[in-house]
Amino acid sequence: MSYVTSVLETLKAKNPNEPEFHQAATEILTSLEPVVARHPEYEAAALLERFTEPERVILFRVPWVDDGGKVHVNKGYRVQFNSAIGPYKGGLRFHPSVNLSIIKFLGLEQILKNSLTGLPIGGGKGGSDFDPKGKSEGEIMRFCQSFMTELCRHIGQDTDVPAGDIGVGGREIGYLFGQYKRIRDEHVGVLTGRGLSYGGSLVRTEATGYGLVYMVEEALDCRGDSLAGKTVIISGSGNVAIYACEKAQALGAKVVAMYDSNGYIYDKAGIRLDVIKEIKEKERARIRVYADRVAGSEYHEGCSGIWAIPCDVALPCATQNEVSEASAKLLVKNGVKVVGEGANMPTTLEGISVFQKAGVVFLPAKAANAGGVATSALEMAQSSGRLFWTFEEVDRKLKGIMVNIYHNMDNAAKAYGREGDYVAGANIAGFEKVAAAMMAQGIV
Ligand code: NDP
Ligand code: 2IT
Repeated sequence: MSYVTSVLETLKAKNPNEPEFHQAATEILTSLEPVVARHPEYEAAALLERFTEPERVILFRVPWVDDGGKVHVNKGYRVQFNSAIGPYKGGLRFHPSVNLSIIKFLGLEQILKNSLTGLPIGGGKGGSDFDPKGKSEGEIMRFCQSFMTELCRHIGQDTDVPAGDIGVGGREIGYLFGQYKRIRDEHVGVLTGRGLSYGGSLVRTEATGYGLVYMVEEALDCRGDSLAGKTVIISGSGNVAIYACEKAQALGAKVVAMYDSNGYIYDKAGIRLDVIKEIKEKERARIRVYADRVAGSEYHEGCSGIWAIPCDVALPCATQNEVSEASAKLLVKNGVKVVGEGANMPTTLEGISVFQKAGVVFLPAKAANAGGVATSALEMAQSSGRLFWTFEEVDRKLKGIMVNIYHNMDNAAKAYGREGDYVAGANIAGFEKVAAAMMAQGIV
């Protein structure tokens, strides 16, 4: 049995009932086979066993009181996965589906994503099974305060720097930061995605979506093509989806469909992003109202139908495993050329294989959505330097980072005889730096 196979089998046996964690570990470790074959010293140092075991897992109780006086208890998580190349860094997700398996898969992905940015950030992730939908402002604030009352003792600007993810945006970061500062009495860059009036960075809001589209454009450019005139579908209608849509449209693409967890809209004339922003950013309403406001558009109940819409470029930007094998086959049948993952692990292992066998340019999440965390690292740099860069300066750095990641993963794939396999390329390029840092730091 190979070293990789034996590590994976042990991981599954020691961490039962964690299917998402098994899925991410399988994808990553399988593509590292040729790397460990070149480095027998890794096995002797139990490098993969240490790489897949979080340095620390924090589980805590989050009690809060709703507007009616009823007491609720949620679970809080922070997985501090790997600090070899920098302080733990990664988002917080508030969604009823959150469990340890999901936070661990996200944390494992984050280690390699953060390494790919070229910036000094380790990997972590956290969150809660709290459901923000339908909660009042006061309930959201009290929940965030209770969550931070415990979390604040485990994080710090040089230790662990959380940020947003599903269900955690600018509003929640504000409440979390306010409570951290109140308890610890430190106005520091302990969270990223902060508002511009209290230490945030320009472009952080747009960064994940813009970064995704910068990478798609670079991949097309390297093939003598561009986004101009392309038909695009984007799943989700949250932070990542909205700014992916904005940049794709700015580069001349036509975005024809988006969704939320209830259903999708199809607008063959091209999505009106001002209407989406009004519905999602201002009103926090359901996407179905788009069809009431924009003549000629359609709303369809349920999500998976979106993948049956013919497109040149598909950008899954909602959640894990939203693109199944069957959806991937439909996209291929309808002629998709590029798939760029804005969400984390949105494509199943079977779906990835469908895209790769069909010769679709498949840009995996840990590379394609790294623009968000990269800009978080730029926010950390500005915080510690007491600086504030212009929009143009941050945007230029973000674009440079995305182009660089694309070429690093492309080169890594070529170096291991896997040209065009960006799943392998991203895993290998991300892992090489983390592995070198772990080997240099001894058995820790
Ligand atoms: P938001 O909370 O802003 O938006 C999430 C969107 O996805 C919403 O439209 C939501 O619909 C939809 N969604 C969530 N869960 C499901 C589900 N189970 N089924 C169908 N739709 C769903 O989150 P973000 O835009 O920040 O995050 C989206 C993805 O991007 C996540 O995978 C996240 O991990 C990843 N990501 C985010 C980064 C960031 O900087 N924010 C950085 C890198 C990756 P509804 O409102 O109905 O729930
Ligand atoms: O998945 C991710 O990379 C994020 N949610 C962003 C993390 C961050 O620290 O900005």
